[in-house]
Amino acid sequence: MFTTIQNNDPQMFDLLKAEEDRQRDGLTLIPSENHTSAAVLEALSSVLSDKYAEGYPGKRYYPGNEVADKVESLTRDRAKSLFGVPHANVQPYSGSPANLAIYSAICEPGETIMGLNLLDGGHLTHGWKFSMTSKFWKSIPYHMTADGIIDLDEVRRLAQENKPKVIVCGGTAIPRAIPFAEFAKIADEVGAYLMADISHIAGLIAGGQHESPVSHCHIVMTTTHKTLRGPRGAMIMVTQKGLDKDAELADKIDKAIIPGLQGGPHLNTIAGIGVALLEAAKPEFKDYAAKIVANAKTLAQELTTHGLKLVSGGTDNHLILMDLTTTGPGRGMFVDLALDRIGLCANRNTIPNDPSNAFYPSGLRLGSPAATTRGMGEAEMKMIAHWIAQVIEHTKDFQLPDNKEGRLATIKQFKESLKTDTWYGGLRAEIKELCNKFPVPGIS
Ligand code: DSN
Repeated sequence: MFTTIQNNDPQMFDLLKAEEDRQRDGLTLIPSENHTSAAVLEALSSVLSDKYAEGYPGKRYYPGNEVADKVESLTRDRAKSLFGVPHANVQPYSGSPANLAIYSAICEPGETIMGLNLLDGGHLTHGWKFSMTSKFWKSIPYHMTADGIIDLDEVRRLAQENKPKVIVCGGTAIPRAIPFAEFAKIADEVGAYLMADISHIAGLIAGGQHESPVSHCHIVMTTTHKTLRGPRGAMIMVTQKGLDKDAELADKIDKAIIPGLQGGPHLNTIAGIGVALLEAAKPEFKDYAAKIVANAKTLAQELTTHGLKLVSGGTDNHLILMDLTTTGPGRGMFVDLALDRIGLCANRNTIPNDPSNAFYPSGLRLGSPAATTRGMGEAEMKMIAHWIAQVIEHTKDFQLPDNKEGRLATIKQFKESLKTDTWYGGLRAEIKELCNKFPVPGIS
């Protein structure tokens, strides 16, 4: 691979190879990442990347789109069939513009949106105070309980008080099943649109491991690169319930994407999404989704056995949120950097009621989708839990000072220790050896 780049741009070639090495010799435990198939990567690097196709199939603003029309229609049809919806838009560049398009399709500026607070596991575009979504619209965030469960009593109270135009359910750090039916009851009581952001769990829904939101929600948005295992992109789907509420909803969504927010669609990505959707419709994908959940549960159980604390006590899906406060507040960064040093890539994250802050959060977010794609199972999950427990124990003397000077000095000292402490080398070698037994699909 990369032979032409190797000749034409050796500097870029070296970087691409270095990233392949990083992915092959280490393990992605970030729950929102995955490894696409070689077929998806081929679609991404196809000549469709060169074509402009503003508009929609059959109604483009550029000529030469006979093939593009077929590619986009095929991908749309696959999305509709896989998720059982009457309408799908496969053009959003990613989840953030997709969510913006949805709000602009159904809300006037200044109207109210309700989503899960970012620090409790929501997304920036669910109305976080520094996101444009809370500048253009009035944002009323809801929260998790201290046990890490969505506080539906609060959702109902806030919905009744604020009469939002749309309620968003879904997020980025929710280890438990999303109660779509309960959300639908609340949204229906106040006449709000219910929008499910299933970016994290789309592959689990397609694979039958999580309830589908389709009968409960009016609009469903998903990115395509997480558990769904496609390229980076997004889709907006309108359900029959959505069309029953507003017969023009699909048209409004399409117009919000173009001309509202985007220009030419990325046809190579759309082709890649189509390839991934075909893969996700196969029986093997059901097995894959089941293994993602089984692996996450094993990993969660083993971490607990090692005496570690998990938000909500475990997981129903692909994601685990560790509460590191048992070794001190604000320790997420130390653990994430130390794990990266040994080749395990998991990310620091806030936990509900975090005693620290978003820059120095007290949690660690872990996920099983990428490891499961590589074929890892129960035995490997147990090894991973053991390594994580060792790293948490080894780094526990590094505590986050309250003052800025102290913090910077401690972080500097910690980063230095990652280079000089020979203890990490042994674990790094063990992890590389394990990873090399489980190839990454797109890396030959
Ligand atoms: N940033 C993504 C995640 O990691 O969950 C969500 O967009």
